[in-house]
Amino acid sequence: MTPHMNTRRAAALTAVAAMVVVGVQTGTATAGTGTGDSTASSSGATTLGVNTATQRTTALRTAQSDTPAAAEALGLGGQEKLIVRDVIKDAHGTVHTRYERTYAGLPVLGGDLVTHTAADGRSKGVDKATDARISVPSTQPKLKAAASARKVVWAGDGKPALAFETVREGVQKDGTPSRLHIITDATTGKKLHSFEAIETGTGNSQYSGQVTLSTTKGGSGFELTDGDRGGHKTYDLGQGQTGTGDLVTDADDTWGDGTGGDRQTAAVDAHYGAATTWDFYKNELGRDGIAGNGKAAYSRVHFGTGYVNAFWDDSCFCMTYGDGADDKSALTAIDVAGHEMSHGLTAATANLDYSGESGGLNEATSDIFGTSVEFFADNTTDPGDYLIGEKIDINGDGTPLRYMDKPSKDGGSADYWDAGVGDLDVHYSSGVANHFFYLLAEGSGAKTIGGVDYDSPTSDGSTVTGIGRQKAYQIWYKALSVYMTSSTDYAGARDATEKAATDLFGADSAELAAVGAAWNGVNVK
Ligand SMILES: [Ca+2]
Ligand SMILES: [Ca+2]
Ligand SMILES: [Ca+2]
Ligand SMILES: [Zn+2]
Repeated sequence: MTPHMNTRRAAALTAVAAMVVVGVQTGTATAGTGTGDSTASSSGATTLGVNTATQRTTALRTAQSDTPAAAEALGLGGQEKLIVRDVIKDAHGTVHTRYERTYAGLPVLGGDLVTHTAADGRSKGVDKATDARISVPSTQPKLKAAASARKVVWAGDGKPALAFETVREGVQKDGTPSRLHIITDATTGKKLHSFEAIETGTGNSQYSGQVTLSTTKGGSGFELTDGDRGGHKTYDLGQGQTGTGDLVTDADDTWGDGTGGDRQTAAVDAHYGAATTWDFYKNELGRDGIAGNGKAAYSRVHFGTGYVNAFWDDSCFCMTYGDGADDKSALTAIDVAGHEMSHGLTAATANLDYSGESGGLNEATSDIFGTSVEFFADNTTDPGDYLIGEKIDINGDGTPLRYMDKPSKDGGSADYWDAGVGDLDVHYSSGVANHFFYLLAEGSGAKTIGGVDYDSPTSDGSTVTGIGRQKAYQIWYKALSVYMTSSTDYAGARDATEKAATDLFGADSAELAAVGAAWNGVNVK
C-alpha cells in the first residue's frame, strides 16, 4: 500500500508484493480446515466427530433414516414428517439434530425443532419453535392462490393455519436487495406474517460511518459471512500473523462502535470494503468476484502489532489489515481495501510484473480501482476523491498518501513519463498512470470535485477534456483484462488503452481521442 515506512516495513511490503506477483492462486473461497476447528474449540461448541463434509453428509443421512422413530418418540401426528436440516455432535458426544416439519406434505413454517441425544442414546430433551399441535381442518384452501404462492401450514404463532407464502422481490430503502416473504391465511386472506429474507446487520465503521453489512445467522448469533457475495468471511487474527484466527461473530447483528477501541470496528470496515469492491466489480465491470469465478476472498483484521499496512496475498486469496501504529487506526479505509483487492484483480488478469514500469502500472491499477470503488460507495462519511489514503492519516499530518491529479505533491511520485521512471519505487512510478487516469476522467486545469480542489497540469501545457470516471475505468479495465500482459510498460499501456477505447467506443470516438490526449499530457507519446 505505501512506501512511507521504515525499512522493516518496506521489506515486509516487498515480500508481500512478491506474493502478489508470483503467488499461485488456490481459488479457495473459504478458510482452511484449521478454522472450523479452532473457532469451534475456543467457543466450547466443538463439532468433533461431525467436522468434515463427508462426516456431516453421513450424519445427516443417518439422522434422516431415523426420522420415523424420532417423530414417534416426539408424539407427532400421523400427518407429520421430519426433515433433518443439521446434525452437530459436541465434545460430550451429545448429538443435536435440527429438523423442519411437514404436515400432509406441506412445509410447516415455524414447526422446526432440535432434539438432543446423549452418547448412550438417552434423550436429553427437545427444543421446539412451537408447542402447538400441528393440525389444520383441511389442506384445500378456500381462496385462490397467486400463481407464485406456495401452500404451507403457518405455525409461527397461535393456532396453526393453512396459508399461502408469496415472495416479493425488490429493493430496501438503503439499496439492499429485498426478498420479502408474506404469509396470508388461505381461508380468510388475512396477512399473518411477513419477513425479510435478506439479512443485514448494522456496522459502525471507523472510516465510513454507519453501514449496512450482509451477515449470516449462525448457531448462536450472527457471523460476518456475506451470503450475498460468494460467502466472503471476515476474521479476527487476534494480533497473530498466520492462519485465519476467529470468524467475527456478534449476538445482536450490530457491530463495532466507530472507533479502534472496539475490536469489531476494523472488521466492519473490512467487511464493508470487501462487499463494496465486489459490487463495484460486478455492477461496473461485469466481473464476478476478484478472480472472475464468483468465489469470494476472505478478510483478516488485527494482523500483528503496530503494523502500518494492508496487503493482498494471492496464495491464500485473502486480504489482511494491520491496526496502524497505535493499534487503533486499522488500515481499512475503503480506498485502501479497494486498492489491495485490485492487486488480486491484476494477478488474475494482466499479472503485471511488480517491478519497473509494469510495476508502476500494477500499483496505478490498484489506485485507479481503489479510487473508483470509493466513488462507487457513494458514502457521505468518506466521499469519493482522487486522493489515496486520505482517511487513514498515515503521514500523521492529515495529508493523503498519494494524489492523482498531480502525483508529485506526495514528494516522490512522477507526474510525467521519462526514460528513468521505471527505476523508481513502483509506488512512485505509478504516478504517471494515476495522472493519466485523472486527466482522462476529469481533464486538466483547476477544478473542485466533491469539495476537494484539484489542479492537474500537463507536460506540454496542452488542455485535456475529461470523458468522466466511468468511461475511464471501463477503458482501463478492458485494457488490463484483455490487452496488457506481465511485461506491459507505459508505451504498451498507451497502446492497450487505445485498443480498449476503440473496442468500447469506436475508432472515430471522442473517447479514443481523449485517451491519446491524456497520454500526451503525461508524456507517453
Ligand atoms: Ca453487537
Ligand atoms: Ca474519501
Ligand atoms: Ca480516497
Ligand atoms: Zn499496492
